[in-house]
Amino acid sequence: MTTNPVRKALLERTPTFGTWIQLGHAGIAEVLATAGYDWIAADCEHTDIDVRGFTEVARGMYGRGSVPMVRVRENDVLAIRQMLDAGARGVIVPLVNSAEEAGAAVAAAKYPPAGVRGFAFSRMNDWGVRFDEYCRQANRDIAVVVMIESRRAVECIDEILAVDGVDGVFIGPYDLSGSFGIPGQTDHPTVKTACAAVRDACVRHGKSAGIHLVRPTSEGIARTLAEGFTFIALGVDTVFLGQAARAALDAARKKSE
Ligand code: 3PY
Ligand code: MG
Repeated sequence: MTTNPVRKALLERTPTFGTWIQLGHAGIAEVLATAGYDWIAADCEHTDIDVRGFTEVARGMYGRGSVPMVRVRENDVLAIRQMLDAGARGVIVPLVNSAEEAGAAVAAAKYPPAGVRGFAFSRMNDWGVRFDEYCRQANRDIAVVVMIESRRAVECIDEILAVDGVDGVFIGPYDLSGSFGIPGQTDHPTVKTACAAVRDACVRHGKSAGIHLVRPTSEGIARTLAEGFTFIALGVDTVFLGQAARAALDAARKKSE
């Protein structure tokens, strides 16, 4: 069985709460991991976080309990392989629009014969010291989550979820709204209907549905859980920092008026 608690939760459809890193600094990972998130994903799709940056982030999480995950730059064999070698125990693959693309993401994350991941000494096997043990366990441990972010992906959600090795899906509400021509309107009924269709398909396939609550509120979290989403990203480091910084300054300005 898997030793990755996030993969286990994905397969059992039990809730986990993660968060999102856009600033590729080990200190950010230390702060967020210390806060107790189940998993933390570094976003390499929309930021300057590269392999070295992700390595730092993973080091910041080390020993603090959060499972290091990565939203890879793109659905690409090398982009996935390098992040797994650097310390990711799960990949979140953006813009997956078909079963074929989902299969490619799974193959990139798994060692042969299940996939095409290359073998090497790396940080993940303690530079070869735990090579055999890591190679034996990795295919069971690496979580693969594909992102549903387009109308096209919603239309073929059943085929995507039928792909062996897809442990769950993660809705990108912003891209999804954009694909319907209503960018940013993540609460629009069209987007909500699409999200519900994805969630229902996950229930049918016994896989986890995930979503990013970029600005989480307690009502939003309660609603998301009640809707049946279990793989939930709360916030973003930059949003947390900005909100807290503005709130303190606003309070100070008001007091000094
Ligand atoms: C989106 O909303 O498109 C995202 O990728 C959020 O993570
Ligand atoms: Mg997106």
